[in-house]
Amino acid sequence: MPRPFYVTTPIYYVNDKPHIGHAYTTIAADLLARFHRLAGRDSFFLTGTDEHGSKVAEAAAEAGVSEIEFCDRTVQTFQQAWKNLDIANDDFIRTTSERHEKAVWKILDAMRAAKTADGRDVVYSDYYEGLYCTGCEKFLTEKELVDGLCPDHLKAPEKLKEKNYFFRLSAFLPLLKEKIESEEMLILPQERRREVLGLFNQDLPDFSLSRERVKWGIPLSFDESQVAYVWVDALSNYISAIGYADDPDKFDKWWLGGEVVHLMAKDILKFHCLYWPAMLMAAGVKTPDTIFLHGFFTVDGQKMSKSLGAKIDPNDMVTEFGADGTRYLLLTQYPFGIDGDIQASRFVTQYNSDLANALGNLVSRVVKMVMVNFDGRLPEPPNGLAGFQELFEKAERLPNAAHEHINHFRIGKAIGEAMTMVRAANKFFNDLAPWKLAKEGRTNELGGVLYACCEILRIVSVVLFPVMPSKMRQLRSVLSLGDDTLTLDNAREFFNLEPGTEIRIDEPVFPRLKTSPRKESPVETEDDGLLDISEFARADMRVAKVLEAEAVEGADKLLKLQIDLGKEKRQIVAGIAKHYTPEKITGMSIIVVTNLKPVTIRGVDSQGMLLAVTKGKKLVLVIPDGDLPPGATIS
Ligand code: ME8
Repeated sequence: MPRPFYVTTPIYYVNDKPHIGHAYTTIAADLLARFHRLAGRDSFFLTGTDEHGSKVAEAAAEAGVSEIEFCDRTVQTFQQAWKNLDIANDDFIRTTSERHEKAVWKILDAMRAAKTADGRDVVYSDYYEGLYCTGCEKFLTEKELVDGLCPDHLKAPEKLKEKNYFFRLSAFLPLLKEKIESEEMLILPQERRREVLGLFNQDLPDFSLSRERVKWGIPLSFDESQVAYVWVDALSNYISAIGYADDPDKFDKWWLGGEVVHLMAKDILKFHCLYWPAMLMAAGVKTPDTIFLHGFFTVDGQKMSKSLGAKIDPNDMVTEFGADGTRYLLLTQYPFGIDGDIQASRFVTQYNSDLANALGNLVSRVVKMVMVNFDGRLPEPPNGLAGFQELFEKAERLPNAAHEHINHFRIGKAIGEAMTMVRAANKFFNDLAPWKLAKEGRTNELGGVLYACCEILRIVSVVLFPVMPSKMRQLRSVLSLGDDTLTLDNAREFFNLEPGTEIRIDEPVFPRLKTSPRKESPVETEDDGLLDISEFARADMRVAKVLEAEAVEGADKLLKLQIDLGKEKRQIVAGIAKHYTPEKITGMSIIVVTNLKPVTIRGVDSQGMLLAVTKGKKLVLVIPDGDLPPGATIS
C-alpha cells in the first residue's frame, strides 16, 4: 500500500481577500489530493487561515470590530470562495482555534526542552532591535529596503527593540543542509532547491520565536508578556490540524506515516524551507517530505502583492467560467513551478477552444450520433478500424502517463496529456467521417467509431476528474457511469463500457461562451477541423527587428536571433541558417509568433517562432510591407 498522502496549502492571511494567487495553490492542492485518491491512495488535504498578528489587529480596529469578529467574518470569504471553486479540503485550520493553540504550546515546549549537541539551550531570551514592517509581519534588513521603504508595502518600517525568545537556528543548519542535499527533504523545483541551498552561504541569524509588542497572538504558556511570533504560530498549523497536540493516532497516520507535501509560492520559501524544518528538528518531529514552490504570477504584467497591484477575484471567474472552467484555466496558463503572467483577456478564447470545442463538441457529436443511429444505446466495439489501433495505444498510456506527471507535480503536463487525447479522438472522428458511414448504412463501422470515442471520453473523464470534478461527473452521467467506476484502475482498462448502455445528452457539457456579439458563434457548432476566428486570434503575431544573429553551435540549420519587439527584447532560435546568413538577417524586419510556450532547442532557449514560406527547397522569410515599428501587432 502506498503511504498516505498529506498535502497542505499555506494558511492565508485573513486581512486580504481571496484572489487568484490563493486560488491557484488551493486548486492545485485539491487536484493532487483528488488524483492520488483516484489512484487508490488515502489522502488528506488541509488549508486554512492565518489570523494573528498586528496587521489583523489594525484591520479589525479600522473596521471597528474586535479581532476575532473581524477574523470570523473574513474567514467566511475564504471558505465561500473555496466552496464556489469546488475545493474538497478535508479540514480547515484557523490559527485562532483551541486545537491550534495547544499545538503551538506543545511545539514551543518541545523546543524549549531541547539542547544543542554542545549542550546549549535551543531557546534563549535576548533583545532584538530592528526595522519592523507591520505589512510583512517581520523585521526587514537594511538591504531589503528600497529608498528606506518596504518594497512590498511602500511604507517606512518602524525601529523596534524588544525582549524576545530566540531560536538557535545555527545549531540545526548543518543537518538541515544535509537533509536537503540528500533529498530526505525534497525541495522542488530544482531551481528553488538551489536557491535554498544558496541561503546556507549567507548569514542566517537566529530568529525570534516570540513578540512582546504584538498583542493579537497566542500568549506563551511560560511567559504571558509575549505572544508566539506569527510565523511560528502559522507554520505550526500543518501539525496542529492533524492532531499533534490532541490526536496521536491521526498524527501518526498523516505526519509520521504519510508523505507530507507542502505547496506554496516561492514568496515564503525561507520560512518553509529553513525555519519550519529546523523547528521540527528541534522539537524531535519528522521534517516534511516535499516542499513544492510553484511560480509567482503577475496579472497582465502587474504584480499581485498583498496591498498593491492587479488582483482577480476567483468568485468573478467562477461566475464567468464556472468552478470547473476556472480550475482548468488557472492550472493551464503556464507550467506549475515556473513564474508566469496571467492574461485574463485570453480566458474566453481558451475556454472555447479547449473545453467547448475540443472536449464539449466531441461529447455532443458522439452522443448525438449514438442517440440518432443507435437509439441511445452504446453500439459494439470497433473491429479493425483505420487509426483505431493508434488511438487505442495512446488511450492505454494516458492514465499512467498522467499519474506519473502528477507524482512529479507536472500538473499542466498531466492535463495536457488528456487534452492531446481529446484532440486525437476528434481527429479520429473527423478522419472516419461517421456522418458518411451513417449515410452509407455502414452500421458496424459507424458503431465502432462511436464506441471508441465513448471509451476515450470515459478514460478522459477519470483523468480530468481532479481538474473538473463536476463537469466530469456530468460527462460520466452522459455515459451512464457513476462514482463506483471513478478510479484510475478503471481508466486503465479498455473496452470497459458495456455495449447497450444508455448514452444520452440533454444539454452540452461545456456550452460555448460568448466572446463578443460580433464574434459569437452558435452553440454546438459542428467541428469540421477548421479553426474558428477566436482560436486563430489566440496567436499573437508581431513585427520584430533582428538585432543580432549567430549560428547555433553544432546545428548547421539553426540561427540564434536577438529580436526587438518594441517593448521587450527576446531570443528566438530559427531553422533558417541554410537560407539566411547572420549578416543578411541582422537588421531585417520579420514576423514572429510571440505567445508560444518557451522551448529549448539544442540547449538554446527560444521564445517565439518566425514566419517563413517554403518555396521548393528554399525558405523565404515573411516580411512586413512598409516601415512598421517593432512590436506592431498583425491582426
Ligand atoms: O504568506 N502567484 O499568506 P498569504 C502565485 N499567511 N501564488 C500566489 C500569489 C501569486 N501572485 N499570491 C499569493 C502568507 N499566492 C502566510 C502563509 S503558511 C504557514 C503562512 C499564494 O495570504 C501562494 O501560495 O500571503 C503564496 O505562497 C500564498 O498565496 C501566500 O498567501
